[in-house]
Amino acid sequence: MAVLLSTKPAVMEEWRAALLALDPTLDIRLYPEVGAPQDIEAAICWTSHDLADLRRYPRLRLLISMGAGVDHLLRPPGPPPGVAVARLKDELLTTAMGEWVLLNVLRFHRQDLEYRDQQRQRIWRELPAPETARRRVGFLGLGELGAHAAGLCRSLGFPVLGWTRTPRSLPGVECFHGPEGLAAMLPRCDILVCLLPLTPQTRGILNARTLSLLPRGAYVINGARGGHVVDADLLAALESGQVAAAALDVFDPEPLPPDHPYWTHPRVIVTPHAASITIPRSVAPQVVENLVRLREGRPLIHLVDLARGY
Ligand code: OXD
Repeated sequence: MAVLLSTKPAVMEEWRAALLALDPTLDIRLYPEVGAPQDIEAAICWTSHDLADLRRYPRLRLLISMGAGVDHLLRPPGPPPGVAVARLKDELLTTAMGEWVLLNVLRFHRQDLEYRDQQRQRIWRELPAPETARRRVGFLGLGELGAHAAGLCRSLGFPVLGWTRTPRSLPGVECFHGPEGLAAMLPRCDILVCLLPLTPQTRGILNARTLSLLPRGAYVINGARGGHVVDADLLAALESGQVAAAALDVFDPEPLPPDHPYWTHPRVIVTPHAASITIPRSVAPQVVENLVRLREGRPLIHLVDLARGY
């Protein structure tokens, strides 16, 4: 069984080595050197892979994302019919995202942007003392990543709220769901964190209407996908002071174009899709597990519900 591997050239070899370390019999073909298309039965792909190319492999049965997200594999034209899609669930990915969220929640909560600004101007001035128990942190998405980050905020004493598409309950988190739930939660979020999967339903969820429902001067943190944000609406909300600042790790498109206003905006923190980077050595066991299951005709793990989109 041959496996196609397609990702950034810089990490291709690291991926191959991590997989071969667990199963030296794997026949891994580094895209675009795929050999005979009919050999390929599984493909491990990151965002740049052209989905039309996947139609060249008549025996392809499994497509594995190289991250927690799978939107890059479901965008039109989607995976070839009959091909299963699996995502990664990895403790290191979850931990890293939790750290990035916490970094930015604390940055905003502790007025770090303001103090950096004061330092640049040599201004010695105390700002009003921040109170953890009064800073409400709302999460859009309580999946693997959202639930973990929400728990971290909770453990520090922030009141935590969470919104999901369908009802969900999580200890210590005030949960909301559906469109009415979203409208009810947003006015109560001093800091809003987006960790949703990107689907047709969640695309553009951070827009003029939803941002206007936040309390004035709220903060926005997006570690999910750039497609969740309507950039012009967020920039307008920053301009008007409706949103006090934003931390953004993801953009549409990526890389963020050099002339994009986010780069130089004094109230926007930009990181280059680096909040939670997949470490091949850490995820290789579950990838190999799925390849072995595929070979043996056993049920696959971490499968994505294609109709739901995550
Ligand atoms: C992921 C990501 O999907 O890094 O894991 O964005």
